[in-house]
Amino acid sequence: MYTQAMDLAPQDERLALQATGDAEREARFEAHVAAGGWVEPKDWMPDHYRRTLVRQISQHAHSEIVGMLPEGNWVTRAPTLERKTILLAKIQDEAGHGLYLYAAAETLGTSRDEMLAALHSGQAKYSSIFNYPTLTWADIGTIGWLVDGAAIMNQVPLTRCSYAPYARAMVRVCREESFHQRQGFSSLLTMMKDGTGEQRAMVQDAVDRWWWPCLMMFGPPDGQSVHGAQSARWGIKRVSNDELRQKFVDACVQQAEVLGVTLPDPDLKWNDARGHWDFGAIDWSEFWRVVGGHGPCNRERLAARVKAWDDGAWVREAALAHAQKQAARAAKTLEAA
Ligand code: BYC
Repeated sequence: MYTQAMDLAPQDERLALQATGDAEREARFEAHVAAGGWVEPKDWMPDHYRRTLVRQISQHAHSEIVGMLPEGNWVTRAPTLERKTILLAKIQDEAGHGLYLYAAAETLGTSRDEMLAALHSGQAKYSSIFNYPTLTWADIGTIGWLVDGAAIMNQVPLTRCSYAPYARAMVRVCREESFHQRQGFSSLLTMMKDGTGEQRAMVQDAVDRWWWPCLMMFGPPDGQSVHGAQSARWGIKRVSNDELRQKFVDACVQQAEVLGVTLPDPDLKWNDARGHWDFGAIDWSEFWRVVGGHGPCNRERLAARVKAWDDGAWVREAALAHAQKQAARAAKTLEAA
């Protein structure tokens, strides 16, 4: 199986661990992650830790792949050749992120086919944010500024996730997400500074529509987060859903000022005592509706992924046939030698 493992524990340490019982292994594992230790694919780990990671990493991979769809909608309509090239590069990056993440999840013993089957049957989740439509060109800039901005906020702490292959994948992903966020901001700034009144209104409308769904990206409030506390104990999540959401709001207020757009929240107010921006109530019923499959584009997104998978069957078959031919040829050469 493909592995991203690099810094495996010394062999005597591994053998000692294999000789111990489950309870003792678990205690050692807990102490290891509590002390900030990394976990590599071949290390012993509790089943629940493995399952949590497969769930989170595969959902993350699916989000990257499904996340290409709302942007793909604008490739043929980008306003300039430069913007089109940037958009194509960004979408290609998202495909790459999906692949690093599927590879990281595979190191936990779940095959890519199993993960994709779970996505295509509607069993696996992907980020709620990609179930919203991209109605105008300003949506593309807003996705870069806010969606990628939220993604970076969430993903930078994941570079310190206890599961090392996930953490390593996140380093490169975060660098690329930074470029994505900046290109989005730059595209909106151009429209706000050099654009017509109509273009400025288009930006404001896009920000109005994306702001609240972006705050939902961080997941339910900490009190309702099913996995949050356990994932924090295991060093999978280093910062809670609510803390990340707050950091995101704090960062966006200033950026919105520079852009000259208004964030659609009348309750947004600086709180001196907290040292943070207070913000209004999030409509969690909308979040759960979207997560439950009833957002504006859930059906369309899933149908597009299933179609791409079905249409690609001949490529997978041809690649497999080619690999079998190569293997047979290599075996023959070996026999002859
Ligand atoms: N959407 O216990 P909780 C990108 C689910 S890609 C849907 O707090 P956890 C980009 C959650 O799965 C962005 N479902 O969960 C790509 C759980 O349900 P299950 C993707 C959500 O895992 C292309 C339940 O709610 N980023 O930015 O501790 C172009 C309870 O939640 C959502 C990642 O995936 C949601 N927003 O915390 C542009 C980052 N939130 O699984 C940009 C990695 C929660 O029990 N993932 N749920 O059925 C994480 O950091 C965590 O998984 C989350 C949730 C913070 C998302």
